[in-house]
Amino acid sequence: MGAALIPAPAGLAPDDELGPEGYRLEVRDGRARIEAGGDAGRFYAEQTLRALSGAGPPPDVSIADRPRFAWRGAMLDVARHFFGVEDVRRLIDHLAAYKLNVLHLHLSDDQGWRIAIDRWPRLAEQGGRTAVGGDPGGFYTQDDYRAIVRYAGERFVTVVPEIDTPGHTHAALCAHPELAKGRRAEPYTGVEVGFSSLDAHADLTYRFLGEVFAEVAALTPGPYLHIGGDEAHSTSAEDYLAFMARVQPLVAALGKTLVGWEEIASAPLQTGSVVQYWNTMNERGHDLARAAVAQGARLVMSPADRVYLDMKYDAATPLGQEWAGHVEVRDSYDWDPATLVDAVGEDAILGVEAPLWTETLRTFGDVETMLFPRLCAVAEVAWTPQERRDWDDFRSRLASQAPQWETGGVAYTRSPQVDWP
Ligand code: TNX
Repeated sequence: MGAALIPAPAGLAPDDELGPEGYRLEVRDGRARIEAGGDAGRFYAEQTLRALSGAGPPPDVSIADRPRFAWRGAMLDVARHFFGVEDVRRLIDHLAAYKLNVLHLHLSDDQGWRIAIDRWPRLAEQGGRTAVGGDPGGFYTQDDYRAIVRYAGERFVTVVPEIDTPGHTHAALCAHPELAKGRRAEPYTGVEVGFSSLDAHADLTYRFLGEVFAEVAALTPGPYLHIGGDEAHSTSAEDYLAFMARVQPLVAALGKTLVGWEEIASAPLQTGSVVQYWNTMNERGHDLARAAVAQGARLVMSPADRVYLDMKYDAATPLGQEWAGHVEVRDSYDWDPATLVDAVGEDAILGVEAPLWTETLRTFGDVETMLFPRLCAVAEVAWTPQERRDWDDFRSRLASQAPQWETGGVAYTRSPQVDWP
């Protein structure tokens, strides 16, 4: 079992199950033979072969590989700054190259609404105009979003759409003041969080969300719908519970599995929900992760001090934030999802995801400097069994990625932790 980077160490015994994403790859004298448990496994074998080949013919190898976790993701915040279809395609290419299989799109926030909703057209028309710092906004038409989903699907990447609720909703409240009891507000282009809330007691809130979710769900072939739920500092604890009780059936009625940030675990959850752990600043995150597991939810691990790729690498990193500390390559690599939170073991963990918030990131080049090389570390955390992971081995394989980034025009950060060629 595996590695997302080359050369993938052979780990599976000959009679181990490959599973739907596993593969065997034999190369002898430049000729490759692939055996796979399914189409995804075949695709991953091809990615490994491509990585092995580099400029010349592939070396002789014998690889048996299978991912540790089912959810191996990255999130792009297209709300604080907007990134168009071409950028998202390029991101999907990066995910596929490192055998990641989830693209979480943070489609709405206080600063912008990024997907056209036919029944609520002002969301995108007005709410799509703004971005942090007065930068240009934008939004995906439904055809754009379909194109993203299709491109992702061809690369075995599941798109997880997030409509953040009940907080992080200023752009929606501005575009449709009826959601805010008629109160009109100015668009927001700052970077504060926690000041907006949907009305947890208004029937209109749930008609709105039911209709928005229905359109998003219909456009999304994957099983998940992410409702956010984070940092609802302007929603009282009581209102938050009322909101969660009414919003969950809307998602269930669409046949989707609900995903939310860890805060949703403060409410009773429908079984089978997915909870995304993130807060490493205090014990609250751990408590919420345990509360999620106690309710039978599965966890996606996104510890901010490990995999928040909007954090600066070190004090010299020109972009990014620092509230969770600096996140160097080794921080992203050297941790075990299954021992991070007491009483939250391997069985409770669906996978790992690296969020990329974009308050400070304006271009796709900016995005890439934060992704690379840390995304590769995240890919190995998600793919490779703990006992086969080794920082020294990883950092030398990581160095060998640089030439292909240079050739492909991929921006990356030359972390001093790696001996770059
Ligand atoms: C926290 S962590 C947020 C986002 C910000 C991010 C900036 C979480 C679920 N929410 O709203 O963009 O910090 O690092």
